[in-house]
Amino acid sequence: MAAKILIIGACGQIGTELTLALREKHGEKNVIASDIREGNDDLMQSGPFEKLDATNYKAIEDIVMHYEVEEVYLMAAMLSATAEKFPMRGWNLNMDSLFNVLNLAKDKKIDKVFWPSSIAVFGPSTPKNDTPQTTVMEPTTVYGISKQTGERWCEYYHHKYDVDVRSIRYPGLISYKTQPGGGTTDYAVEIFHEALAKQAYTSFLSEETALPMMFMDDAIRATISLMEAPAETLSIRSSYNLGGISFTPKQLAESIEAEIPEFKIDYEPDFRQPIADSWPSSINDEQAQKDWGWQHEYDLEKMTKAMLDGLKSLK
Ligand code: AKB
Repeated sequence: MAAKILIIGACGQIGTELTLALREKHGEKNVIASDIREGNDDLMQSGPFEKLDATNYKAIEDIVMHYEVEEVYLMAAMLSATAEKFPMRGWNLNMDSLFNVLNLAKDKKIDKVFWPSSIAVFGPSTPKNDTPQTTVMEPTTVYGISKQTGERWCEYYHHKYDVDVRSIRYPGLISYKTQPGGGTTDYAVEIFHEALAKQAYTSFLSEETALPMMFMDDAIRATISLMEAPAETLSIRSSYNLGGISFTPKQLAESIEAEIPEFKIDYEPDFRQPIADSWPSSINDEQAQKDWGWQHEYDLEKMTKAMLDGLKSLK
């Protein structure tokens, strides 16, 4: 029988695509979407939806009991740029929601948890290129501190209470179906919308800022593969490094220019520049390859084409 799954934060950038992919795999009625706000038509019309505040333990527990949920994907979070503006709100949302779900698993009310971490767990003292799985981690953003702390708690709950929690350090995620909100890597999505609408884009990161990125299809595939991997193959219960593509705004603009020759970019770095400067440029994901067979499929060129074709198809 298919597992009953609850996605918390289902209407966000990752949550929307993850919900649709899981509904396709497990059957629509087995995947319950939940969020504090409603999502797009595809999501709302394709299966059950519950309005849910991720910081409310009792409300999550009620849904878990009502639907006999076995697996929870906790995708609700305040991202890096927004959390710098609202530090305590960011911290409270990111930590309270995680404890709610970990405690449900500790009390055996659910069997399995997915929780997203981020490249934001790294900081300026981390080796910048090919950043290893295990290394110096001194994050300088509220979001990064919350994700690093969350990783420690995930590992703790696994060892101490035998909680089956699995996690990925997502790089910047690029998708045409849903927009990100409040992240430092958001430029890499905005640029495609503006390239098609205006053939021009002003980047809020400088031209040489290289960051790890990934096309959403790869990220969804990674998430589902990790959740399906046999527990005994997983050596990491904090969070797995996940590499994808690494590029600068200039390289991304060149790749778009190959498809839209009149496209122009200029640069006006803002408060997000120091956040980006504190993060790695590229990530080593050998451990994910070894433990659960991870391989990304989209390079810069393939991702650019998929983004432009995808956005055009939505018009
Ligand atoms: C952000 O920019 O905050 C996120 C992330 C890298 O976790 N996309």
